[in-house]
Amino acid sequence: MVTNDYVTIANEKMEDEFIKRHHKHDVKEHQCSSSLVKHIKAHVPVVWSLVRRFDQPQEYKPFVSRCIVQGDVRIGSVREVNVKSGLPATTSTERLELLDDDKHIFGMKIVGGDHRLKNYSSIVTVHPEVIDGRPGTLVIESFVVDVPDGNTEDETCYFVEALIKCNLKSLADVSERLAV
Ligand code: A9S
Repeated sequence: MVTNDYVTIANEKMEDEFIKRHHKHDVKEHQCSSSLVKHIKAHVPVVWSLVRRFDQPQEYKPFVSRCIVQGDVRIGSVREVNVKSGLPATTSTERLELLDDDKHIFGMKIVGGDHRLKNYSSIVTVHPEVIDGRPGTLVIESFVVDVPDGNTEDETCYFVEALIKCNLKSLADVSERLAV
């Protein structure tokens, strides 16, 4: 996106800094990785309260129909996610890797399921920002995943980015509705 006003340039520099610091993925051969940002008009605590709920992704993820976690949620907990019909998958088994309530960093890895995303790992970070002079939240989500046999890196990135964009749009809608 070509922009020339200083605020936008400063914001993009800030986003790049956050990505360098918190969104490091060890990207191997035949893997693809990318990051997406979303600006939400709600306070950080509201957005973080949704992102951090490893046991309730359906609170904001539109494709999730059900999620079960055995026992208390802690680093290493595993969730069984069922997704809605119409997707090229029905289940996903996911492990909580990072949950930092001070730095607002959430990380998970997909460890199973009947889908094609092998070795998928994602990180979500949440940062305070000012949007139109009011408190807002910058959300950054990055991922790395194997490129499946028969697909290109671009196709794989496009597929995953489309899903994450839906998740982030829904996170914004739910957060902004809660923030009213
Ligand atoms: O849920 C996320 O944070 C991100 C993704 C990419 C999840 C994708 C998905 O749950 C489907 C939506 C079912 C699509 C999985 C694991 C595989 C898919 O094919």
